Amino acid sequence: MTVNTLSKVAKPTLARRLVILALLAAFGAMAVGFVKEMVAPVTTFYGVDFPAGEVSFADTIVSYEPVIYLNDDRLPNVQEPFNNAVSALGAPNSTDPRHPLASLSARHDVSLGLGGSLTLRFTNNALTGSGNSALDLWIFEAGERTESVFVEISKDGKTWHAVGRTDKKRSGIDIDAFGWGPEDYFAYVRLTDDPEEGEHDGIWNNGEWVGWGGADIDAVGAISSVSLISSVSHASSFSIPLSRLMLFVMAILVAGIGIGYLVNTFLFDKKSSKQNF
Ligand SMILES: [Ca+2]
Ligand SMILES: [Ca+2]
Ligand SMILES: [Ca+2]
Repeated sequence: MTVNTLSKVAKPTLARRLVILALLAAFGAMAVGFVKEMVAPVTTFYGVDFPAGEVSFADTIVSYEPVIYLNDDRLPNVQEPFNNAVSALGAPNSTDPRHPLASLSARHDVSLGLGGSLTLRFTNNALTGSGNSALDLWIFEAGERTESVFVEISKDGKTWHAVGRTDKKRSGIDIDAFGWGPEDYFAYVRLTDDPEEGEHDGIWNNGEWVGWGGADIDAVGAISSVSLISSVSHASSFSIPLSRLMLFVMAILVAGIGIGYLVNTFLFDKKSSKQNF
């Protein structure tokens, strides 16, 4: 092989290296794009904005004490699927005012019956005050109209503080109005159906008995929320599981480096070694 031929070979090799670099850069850009998408959490649920995203909602059930009675036909005012307290956990996913009579399989809310109560706990976040009159807590009541509940909050699950009552005009609570603020952190919310207000019987709908008496709770969310996942509070974009995010970034990096290495080995090294010997 002459010197002339060698110099001809060197040029396309450099070009290939540039192509490989470009490929790696493209992978990097894709990774950044994916990561940005993952970091930006969904923050608006049924028209209500929760700056911290999905972490804002109640995580576990402490107690569910519905008050159930039978009507003259011995049909209960609360029954399947409205007697499952798990339906009140996480982000709202039941009916909204636009679709009040969705099929039972589309309903994911729990009924309290006549004056019954539901106590929920935040475990990966805490409810706090906003420091102003902005609403801090939102009760998602499902069904054809909002039925009232009395709302109490607690830091330790033992000492309770009343923070008002929701109604058809107001599903949000401003806890600052009751003397609390950004330095207070609450892990518990207790909701008690107002026995004086709302529909406490079940109904017949499409030939089916629907036991959804009393307030029907779809979700309970802290608008003013402190994340306990990381040390960053209020509207933290890091409230998504960090380990999952890091694994994803690592996977993209490893894939990019691996592809770059393979391309380099099989396209560049093979040819250059052939031509060098
Ligand atoms: Ca939560
Ligand atoms: Ca407030
Ligand atoms: Ca629900």
